[in-house]
Amino acid sequence: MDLAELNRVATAMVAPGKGLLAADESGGTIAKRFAAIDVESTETNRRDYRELLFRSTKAMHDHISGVILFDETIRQKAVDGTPLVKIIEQAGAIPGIKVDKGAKSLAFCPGETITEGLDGLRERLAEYRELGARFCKWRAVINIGSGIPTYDSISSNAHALARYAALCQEQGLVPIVEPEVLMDGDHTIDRCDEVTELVLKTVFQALFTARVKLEGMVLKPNMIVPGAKCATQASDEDIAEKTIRVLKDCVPSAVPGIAFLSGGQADVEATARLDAMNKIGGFPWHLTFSYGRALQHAPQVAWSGKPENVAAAEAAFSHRAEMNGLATLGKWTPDMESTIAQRS
Ligand code: 5MM
Repeated sequence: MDLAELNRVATAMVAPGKGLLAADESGGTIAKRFAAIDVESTETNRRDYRELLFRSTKAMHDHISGVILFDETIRQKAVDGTPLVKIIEQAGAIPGIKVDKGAKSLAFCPGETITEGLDGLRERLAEYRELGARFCKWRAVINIGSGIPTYDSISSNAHALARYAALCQEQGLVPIVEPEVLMDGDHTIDRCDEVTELVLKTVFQALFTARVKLEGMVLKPNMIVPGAKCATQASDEDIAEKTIRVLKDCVPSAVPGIAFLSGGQADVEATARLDAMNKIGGFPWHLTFSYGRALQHAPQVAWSGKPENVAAAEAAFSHRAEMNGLATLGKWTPDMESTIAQRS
């Protein structure tokens, strides 16, 4: 393991003004996203859609530091035969890969999951490195509800994340460590705060035990938000302040950067909250985005599976990427949503 190289890649992933595109939807998830825009989830349609994103020169070159791919995509070629990984590299972005095999029911813990995929992981990582990946992602899912999360779910998922992260570093790949506390449900922002703090502390304890080098990883957490069905919602400033407080309490300063997931927040909300955190400042890590839905919803709707809509979809993607790039610098304002869109 070359720690200096891992740190170089991790630092590039969270470079100021840039962030990550999470395009690693598994088969079921991409089918759901395509169904919403009335597009059939065939291998060709998935390729055409993702090629469109990766060829969006302005977004990719100026605002996207890296792309998280799914197994199918890292092996796919564009219409002209160029591997999609090459297109990402030519845009100056780093290819990455989701390596978990999904969240499965956790025995004796109804309503909770454990993320699987450790068996054979060392060999799969070596292959992904050959295919061009320089970083990986593993997502653990923590549910809030009546009597949950249990400590079994938190500690089992933390343990799996740590074993995954250690294997990645051993193979020369930067691990994105993603413990996602879901925003599904009617819980308050304080409950999300309390659960996220326990989850992050447990994850960092497990990473320490597994001898993971913090300088060579990126954390991908949720923001501290109320449940989507909670009667009392919170301001962007409140969310930003609470999220920074929890992160300062839990995340050592050796971690180069934190790239948030959007988790079901509306796209402009996810931008506004990232911007609010960066306006507060005063923390040791770079705070950026690793958004799936919040970057892709607009281009998906604009594209809707029609070749004649490719330019509009590229423009929609570039706009969201630019808005989030500005948010990583604390330089976004709501009026830019319309003024910059018109300019483009
Ligand atoms: C892109 O979405 C990923 C999808 O994963 P599955 O198909 O395995 O469920 C997901 O892991 C994603 O990377 C993160 O949750 C961030 O995406 P959002 O949409 O929450 O920003």
